[in-house]
Amino acid sequence: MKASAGFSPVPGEEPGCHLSKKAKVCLGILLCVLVAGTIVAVVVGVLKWPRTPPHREWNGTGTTPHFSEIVLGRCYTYTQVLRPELRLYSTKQPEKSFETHKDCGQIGKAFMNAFLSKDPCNSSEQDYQLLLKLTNQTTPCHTNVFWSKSNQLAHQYTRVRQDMFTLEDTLMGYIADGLDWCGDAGSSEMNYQSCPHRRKDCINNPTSVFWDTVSKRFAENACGVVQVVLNGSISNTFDENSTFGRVEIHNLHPGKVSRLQAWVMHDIGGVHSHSCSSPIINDLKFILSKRNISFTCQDDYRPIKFLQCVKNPDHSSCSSII
Ligand code: N1C
Repeated sequence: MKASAGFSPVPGEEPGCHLSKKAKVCLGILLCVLVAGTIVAVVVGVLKWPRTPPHREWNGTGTTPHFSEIVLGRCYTYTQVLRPELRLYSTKQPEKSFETHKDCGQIGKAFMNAFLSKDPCNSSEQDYQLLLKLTNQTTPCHTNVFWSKSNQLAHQYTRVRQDMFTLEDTLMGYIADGLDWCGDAGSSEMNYQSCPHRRKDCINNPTSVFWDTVSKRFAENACGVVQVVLNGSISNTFDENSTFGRVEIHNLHPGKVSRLQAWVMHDIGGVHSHSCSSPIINDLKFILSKRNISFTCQDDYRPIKFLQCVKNPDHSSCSSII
């Protein structure tokens, strides 16, 4: 057989590539350096990788999934679709306040900045000041509707009476209604796992402080005759510890609010725990009299009773009201 040029196998050895001893040592060193380098790079990488510490665990529901998208979406829905006639107050360019879409970006950011990277048990009114400023909204006098333990019914009422406003019928209340949110001091992320529970963890959590802050502002801005829908079918028809009893009635301005009109509503077929003549309602009247605000009360206000009857048309108490 004819050997190819420059290649002459040593008898008894397999044909292949032969390296000198020196080259083998060099290759070995090179390999060692490469392996060591890779190990060092991996270790440094693991140590330096920005790790988010695990969030603290609380007893309340975690941040609502897609919180920031919901906030932005609701803001645009409110300002562009639901109430385009209510111009939002823009501090920088009042003449351009019709450009509400710009405000939604700022409102979304201000909302997140109010609680992200902060201790969720140390939330304060101050945290929400920019958000409040950006969502400033005036409602006409005689249109404010407060409620306590009557969430659904009060909103059914203002849904039909489009000229009336609960807090959830204003931009800020509309955006936040039914959502949960909180962050953590050691992280810039939202805590989707859990948030502090008002009773079990701490009072000064982001949502409780938020509702107290916006409820206070809603009451401060109220004027004329204001209304409150109360639930007469529960034991605490008026509760001094509720947002209404603890925050709102104490922040109505006597010079602006002439009267509080209470509607004590009873569930169709439900118990009549309290009515306008109950001592518990007198407690409310007394607090208001000390604040120079007059008070009137009516049981089962017909326009709201109609709404209850739409859902219970066959109930005996509904046959007599029409
Ligand atoms: O504690 P409440 O009622 O008396 O609060 C109701 C009262 C209303 O007049 C509103 O203006 O306070 C305002 N308000 C809200 O608008 C609101 N939307 C959602 C207060 N709380 C609000 N929430 C949530 O419901 C919030 O989580 C809070 O703790 C409850 C209060 O409801 P409630 O006890 O029936």
